[in-house]
Amino acid sequence: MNSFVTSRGYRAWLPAERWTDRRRIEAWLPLLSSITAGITLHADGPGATSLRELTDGIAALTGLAPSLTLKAGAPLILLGSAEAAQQAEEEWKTLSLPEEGFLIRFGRSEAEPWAALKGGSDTGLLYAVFAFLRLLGTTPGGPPGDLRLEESPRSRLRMIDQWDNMDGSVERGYSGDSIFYRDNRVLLESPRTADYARLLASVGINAICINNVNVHHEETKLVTPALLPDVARLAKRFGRFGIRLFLSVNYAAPIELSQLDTADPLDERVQAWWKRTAEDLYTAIPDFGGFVVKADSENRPGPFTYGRDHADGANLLADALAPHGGLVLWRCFVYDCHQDWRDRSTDRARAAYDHFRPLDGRFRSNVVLQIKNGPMDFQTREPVSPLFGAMPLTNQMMEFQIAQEYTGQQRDVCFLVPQWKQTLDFDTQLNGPGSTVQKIAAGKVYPWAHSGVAAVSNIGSDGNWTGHHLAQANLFGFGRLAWNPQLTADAIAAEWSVLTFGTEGKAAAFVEELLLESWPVYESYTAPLGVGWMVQPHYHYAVDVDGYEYSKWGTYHFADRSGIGVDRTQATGTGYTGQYAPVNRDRYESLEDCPDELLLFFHHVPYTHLLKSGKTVIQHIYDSRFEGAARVEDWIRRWRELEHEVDPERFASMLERFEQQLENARQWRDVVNTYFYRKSGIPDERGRTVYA
Ligand code: GCV
Repeated sequence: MNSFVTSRGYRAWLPAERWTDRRRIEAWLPLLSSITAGITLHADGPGATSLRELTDGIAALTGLAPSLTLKAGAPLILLGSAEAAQQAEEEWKTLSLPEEGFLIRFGRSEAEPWAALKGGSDTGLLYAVFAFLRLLGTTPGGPPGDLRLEESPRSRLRMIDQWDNMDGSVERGYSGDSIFYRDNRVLLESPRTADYARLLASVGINAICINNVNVHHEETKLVTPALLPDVARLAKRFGRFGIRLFLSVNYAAPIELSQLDTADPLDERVQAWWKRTAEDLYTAIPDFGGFVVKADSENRPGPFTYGRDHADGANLLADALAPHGGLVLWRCFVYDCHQDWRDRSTDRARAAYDHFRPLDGRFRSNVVLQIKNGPMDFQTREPVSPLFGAMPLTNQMMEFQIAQEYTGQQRDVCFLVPQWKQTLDFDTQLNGPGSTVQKIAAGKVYPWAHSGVAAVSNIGSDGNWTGHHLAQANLFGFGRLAWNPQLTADAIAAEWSVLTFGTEGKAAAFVEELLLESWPVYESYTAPLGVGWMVQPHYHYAVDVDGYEYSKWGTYHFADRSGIGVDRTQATGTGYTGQYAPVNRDRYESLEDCPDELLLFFHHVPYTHLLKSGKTVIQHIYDSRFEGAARVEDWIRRWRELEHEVDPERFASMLERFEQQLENARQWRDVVNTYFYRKSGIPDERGRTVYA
């Protein structure tokens, strides 16, 4: 057996270990000893997967092997007392559920428990099974007496983007190598892609793009007949779990892969090339999802070379995919990455809006603009991108990053669900009050044909998938939020902690608490008050306050001896605030109303500026850096107390990561504090050690 399969954490939040409490197993026994299933028994379909996942999950937790009866009929699974469950089936004959939706009912008939699971489709049934297993894992006693759980996903597209390269590396990967590729080959023999598909489906993900948006030479060939059979096998593996496969494509592919000397979107030969490519793709993979495209961004090729714009570029690909039902997910991460730091008139934060907003109405109906959650680049704290919701006539989806590129790189704990929640709950006001990001992403604010959320994955070949065991919570949390953005961060943290660390013992409660405070703690020892960056260039983990200050990347904090921050106001700055709807624009424009946590993103202020907390900016910098590092010290002390509550492997691995985090936090604390003391000459009013 491969060593990763036995490593702690490989099953992540899925049923892994037998319950030690016999009474708990006995309480579930009457329900779990017999299953009647109505599914499409197509070996490659999610129906067969549902049944297998259910029986495997039950076996893992309880050791029971239920008797199985198969019957014709709707996607349905009945457990326990047969007659009672059949009654539910009878009641449900006329019930119609959304395709990916499900209904679960628990009941009792003369003290005999029963449960019935119905899906809007086989995929819906698969989601019901995973919801059932979550319930099993989080309920300490026996089956609930009476429960009705009806769910369907809010967003149509719930997607994961792999930044994997065919040489086996992962761009911004912090947990080993790629599980998809090695030595420029697709890894077909490894079980990991199927196990990954299971993890993703268990939280409702229904789409995956399997290669990096930076498409290099080898990956450009993924769309060619030579590699399509391999891609098709992966597509089948994911298809069993209801997940559609996408590829990132190279905009210059017609030049790199054929005799053409142009990739001009208006050139008929280029159009014919993409049409043929799409035909080949759909012959190999009939349910292929479509293309993800990074064009004219960070030196990638795109339509600008030919004097065309992003709508011309995206429509070229959209027209090729349209006859097959494919989508183009066109990224809006477009900005000048060769900026002169001396130039104060260009503001990177403005770029996506300035490029794309004027193109509203020009994109085909199968193009979806994929927009990063903030205007810069996955920083610890950013305002919501003003482009999201600002193009009523153009499909959009939001892009998050689960990989912790700027948020601790899976060495430091940073549970990002609270950050994503803030973004999803943000009221853009763009179509009147209540135009929240989550409603826009769910397609409820504009009548878009397609919308949703995507996120950059954080997994790799490490035995526990994510390097830090606690980084799994981000993958889990993204899926749960994509499914239902109304879930609270607390509920998600609690659910993941119990599923992963069990209902018995004290570990789950501690982990839940730690997760929930980890983003504020990470923020408190790194770049202050929304200013961002201050990381080592390219690498993006450790502190380097001026690392990006005199660079070409458009990422400046403008600290001088009297103050810090970027003036993005309309009155005196770059005018970025004007990209928001009036209510938000006015809040960010005003020094009094701008929230403290984003102050330096929007304003340049003196170190003596008084925050709403009553502290000066400089004192806030000192206090929060000391507090952040002290919190991490405290986590270590508390984790040590739990040594006998968790298995030795996870205990030691997490302790090691916490210790690295402490070292990192201390370094950030001392460098940032020293830097600002030297700039401002203002001492810490509490007289703590700052290195003059
Ligand atoms: C895949 C940031 C990252 C890059 C990434 C890029 C993107 O700049 O540092 O590694 O490239 O975002 O999202 O395209």
